Amino acid sequence: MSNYVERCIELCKQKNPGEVEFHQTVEEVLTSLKPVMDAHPEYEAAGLLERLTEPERGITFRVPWVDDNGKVQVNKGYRYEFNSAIGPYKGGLRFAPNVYPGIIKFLGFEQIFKNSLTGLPIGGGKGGSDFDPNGKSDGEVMRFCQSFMTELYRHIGPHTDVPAGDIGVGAREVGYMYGQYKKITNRFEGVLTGKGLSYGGCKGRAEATGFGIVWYAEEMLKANGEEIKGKTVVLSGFGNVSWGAAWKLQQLGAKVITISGPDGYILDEAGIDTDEKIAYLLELRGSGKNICAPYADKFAGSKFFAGKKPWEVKADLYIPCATQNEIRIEDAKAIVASGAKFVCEGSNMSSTNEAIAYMQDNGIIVGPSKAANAGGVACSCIEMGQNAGHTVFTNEQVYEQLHQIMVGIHQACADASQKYYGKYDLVKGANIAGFLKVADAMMAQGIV
Ligand code: 2IT
Repeated sequence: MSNYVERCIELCKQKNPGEVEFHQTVEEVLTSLKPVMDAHPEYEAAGLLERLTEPERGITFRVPWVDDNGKVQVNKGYRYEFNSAIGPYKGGLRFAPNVYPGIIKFLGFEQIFKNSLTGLPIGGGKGGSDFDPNGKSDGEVMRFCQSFMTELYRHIGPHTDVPAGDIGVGAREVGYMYGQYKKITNRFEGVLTGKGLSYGGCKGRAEATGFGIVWYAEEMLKANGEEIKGKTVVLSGFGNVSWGAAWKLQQLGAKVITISGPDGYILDEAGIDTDEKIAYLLELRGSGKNICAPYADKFAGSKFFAGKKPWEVKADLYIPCATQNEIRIEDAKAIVASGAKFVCEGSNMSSTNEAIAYMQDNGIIVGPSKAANAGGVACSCIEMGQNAGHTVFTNEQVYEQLHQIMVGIHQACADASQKYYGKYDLVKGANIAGFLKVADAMMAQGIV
């Protein structure tokens, strides 16, 4: 057996020193591709993995802005345009203080396979800044977004690169960036997704990621003879993704008992399953404080556990929706000990590689984020289609397409793992199914 995969992992580590999150995803994805490389020696001859792990283009730029005290602030801006073999670069922008190239590259690399899995014509990219919108005024956020777009606009376009939101970038930020793009270019076009409904946004986009995760989880459960209805669910996070997931879980008759933030987690044994409680998640996020503790003051009977993660709570299904590596080995052990059978990742790269291996070795079915959370970007692509066609779909039309896409992704993951590993392993299957389409396109397009 060739050691092509090992050599490429090593090369990527050497070329991107210190970028541990990027190393983590490359190691995880490439390792699972070994049987594919054995079956297709032509990929090695074409330097496919060396090319795949090197972004086609990376842009870093200065983002200067003036705060409310008149002081000049300077942040770093990034856009890594990773792979355009199957479509224009597509992926979100993350504004968070821990953003550095290792984070954006991990997200961009994951996005290649995720976008491929949707079956839609979108390549992979990701961007962002070390700017923290929490605690900033609307005016500060607007000035930052305008400055960010004043550089980014020259690199993007509806057929080139189409950014969207991610952590720290929601409707408000997308709106300010879109306004600045339009002012500079004088073009009203689908250059960003996640826009407001009054100016080209797509119905259902806000909840698409969360809905998609639950539809994916539903398929995982069905494939293993179970159903969502009646299940107890531990969710983490309290942002857009958790909100959408909680809403769909409520509709399907599951009981969500936790949410979490950087400050700790909330346990609400009565269930976070009333319209009021679910809507309150949006209010909490909108407060700009990035804490979930106020939930316990608002809803009697719920408890706040400071500084802790919710994985210590027993449940049937765990859905991490906060951020990367939120499930570490000690968390994986707690989840296994709870007797649960299912973990469906909502946040990008929710689990460390060690945690995934431990959970799988102990019989847990893991739905990997690049498959399970693909509903967000799939809906973004539906938004691009509406913008290009100067049309608008109804909520029902969007939900119907999204649901079918999530069912299709689960099937593609199951089929690919069956073909190359002879078993039901959605983690490996997602990597393989996502990879094969991109590989085919790259082979067809020559050494570029
Ligand atoms: O991680 C993701 O897929 C996103 N943040 C959404 C990307 C998009 O272009 O809608």
